[in-house]
Amino acid sequence: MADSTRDLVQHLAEFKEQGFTLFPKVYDAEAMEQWKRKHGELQQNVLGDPKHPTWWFRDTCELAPRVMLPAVANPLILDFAELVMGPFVQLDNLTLAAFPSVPAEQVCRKVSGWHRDRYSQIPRSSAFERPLAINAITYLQDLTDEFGPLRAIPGSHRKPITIPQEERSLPHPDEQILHMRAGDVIVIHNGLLHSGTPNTSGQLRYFFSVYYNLTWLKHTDNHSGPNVQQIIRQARARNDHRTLRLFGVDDHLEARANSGFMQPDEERWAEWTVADRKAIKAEIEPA
Ligand SMILES: O=C(O)CCC(=O)C(=O)O
Repeated sequence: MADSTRDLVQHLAEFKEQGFTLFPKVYDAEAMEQWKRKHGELQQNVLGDPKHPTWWFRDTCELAPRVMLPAVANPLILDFAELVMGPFVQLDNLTLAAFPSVPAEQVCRKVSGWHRDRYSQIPRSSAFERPLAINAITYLQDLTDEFGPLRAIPGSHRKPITIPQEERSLPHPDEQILHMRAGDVIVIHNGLLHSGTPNTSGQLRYFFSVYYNLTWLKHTDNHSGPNVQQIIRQARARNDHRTLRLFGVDDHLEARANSGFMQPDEERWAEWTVADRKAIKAEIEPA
């Protein structure tokens, strides 16, 4: 569960201001080892030329539901996501990737590539706007200089900053370099300019990204497979709307996305969140 409501409110203020907020030590070594092992297994299952392995996996909740669902449905991150986006949070994609190391002498660019994330746009004003999507990123190792820290331009989700092609792999004067620790989760607004840094550690650099968007958008991952459909059936049996929404089933969409908007959004969202919690059927105690 959330560390405390007050903490989440502080995270929200920070997120609105700088476009990201960091939740330290969300995942332990065991969870991260499982994900690394899973990456290796997925890689071995891919057909094709072993000299050109696949490093980037999507649809991972379908491919490995037991180890992935706890991260997708992490209550702390979802509580926060609902404060940011309202109770309209869907899994767009869960990406588990590994970036191979490159020899330091071959690295000609310090920055992997500045970008905003999927479903973004160049900010139109300096006001904070609810994002269409947020990215909850965890690295499965400490991001030392050798592993390649994350870079972000604080406030760029509220500024129409653009970067010319020839400068997209260069450090930016306003960048903040984030040496995240293994297991931390950073939640970023999809309008935030950010970039990775090339990995010269001699080891794999693991990247784990739970990308959420609003339930009325399309989703990148396929939620029609048997494992995700089973998660949906179980959530339906519990009347658990938050979990249903994660996989594209939003029974309240018509009422809530067409509510008339005559009351502050945050107030309305909080009421709906309480209603969703109350609607969950109590677990049946084993006899
Ligand atoms: O490599 C990283 O640290 C960031 C990757 C990233 O920003 C992305 O895939 O959107």
